[in-house]
Amino acid sequence: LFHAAALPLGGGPLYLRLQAMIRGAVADGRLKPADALPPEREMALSVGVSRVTVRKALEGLAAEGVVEQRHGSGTFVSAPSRKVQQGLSNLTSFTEDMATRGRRTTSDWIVRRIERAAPAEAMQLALSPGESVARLHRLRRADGLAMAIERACIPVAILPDPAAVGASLYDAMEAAGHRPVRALQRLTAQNLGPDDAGLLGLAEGTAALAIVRVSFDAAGRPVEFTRSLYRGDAYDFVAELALSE
Ligand code: 16G
Repeated sequence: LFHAAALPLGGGPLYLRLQAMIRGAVADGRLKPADALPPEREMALSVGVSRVTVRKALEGLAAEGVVEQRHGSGTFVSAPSRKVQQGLSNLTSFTEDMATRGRRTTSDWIVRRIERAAPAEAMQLALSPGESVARLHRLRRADGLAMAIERACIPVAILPDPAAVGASLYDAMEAAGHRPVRALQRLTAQNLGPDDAGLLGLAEGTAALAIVRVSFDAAGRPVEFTRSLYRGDAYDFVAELALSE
């Protein structure tokens, strides 16, 4: 694997070509997670580049997370990331998001009852003072691992019986004829308080992504106001950007 002929052809700085070679070997399985890379000096000799080049290449790969450098013991191929890559422009449910990744959703119910809407909730859902909402708080898991706490609030006119919600809230809303078709979502950073951290199995103060979603049905009616806390270490939100006109 580590010899001069393995370096991809073409121009560009040597350290970038060395990085491409190592990335390629990780991608096609010639290098596997936890495999040790040869010591710097050995790699420099066998590939025919300087040690400075090797060091620069490895530092870059470590910053990308492809390899890990452990002090005194060398450089190792990293375990593949377990982060969920999530687009920011598709209106999908947690259950759908996990299913497309081959992961199974389970949820622990924290709260499931009908209550008067709080003023902020009434405002988001365009309810009159005193109207009620179904309050659904769940710990969402993927393959058993706690990923997020979701606190949803749905007008009772849309969801009269919270006990009827099974595995998926969006399925229940669809069955009631109010599948969200449009949503506004806001994402901010938040440090977890003791209770939320405990639910997610993380230390108090750990960074999480606080996501607020207000969604609307086909008639343009607000049907969901959900405040969620997603594990910061399990999500990688990705959006495609285009130059605006
Ligand atoms: C997503 C939504 C959440 C929605 C849930 C329904 C975010 C931040 N939140 O997790 O607002 O209530 O899906 O999922 O994406 P379900 O149909 O699996 O219950």
